[in-house]
Amino acid sequence: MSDTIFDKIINREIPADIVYEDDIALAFKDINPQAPVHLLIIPKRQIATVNDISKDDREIVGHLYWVAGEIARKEGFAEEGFRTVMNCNEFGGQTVYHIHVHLLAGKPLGWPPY
Ligand code: IU
Repeated sequence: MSDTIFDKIINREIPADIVYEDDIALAFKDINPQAPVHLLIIPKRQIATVNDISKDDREIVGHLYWVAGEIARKEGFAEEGFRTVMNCNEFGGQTVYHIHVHLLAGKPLGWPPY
């Protein structure tokens, strides 16, 4: 599996505005924000797409969503609400092949997303 730009962010080879880090996950500001708050929560272990999540990865993926809630609670937007999105492959609009949860908040978000 080839490295992506997110591995470079994890390894501090390129800068990012990191807002959360632990042994399993990293969260940073999206460079092209689609809402007042737009963070990406990624696992340190490289998993290319949702299709590649194995049984052994379930705890990691659950952890990403726990991090999303933790950030929302700490930043004070948990109650007003937010959106988490994980895009998969071409039709899902995925451009970086290292899974990531988009955490979008700070305004009412439209639905459906097309
Ligand atoms: P996607 O779901 O794979 O399309 O999301 C990739 C996101 O990564 C997208 O929102 C980009 O703006 C964001 N991003 C980034 O934050 N920093 C980067 O160096 C690159 C992409 I390349």
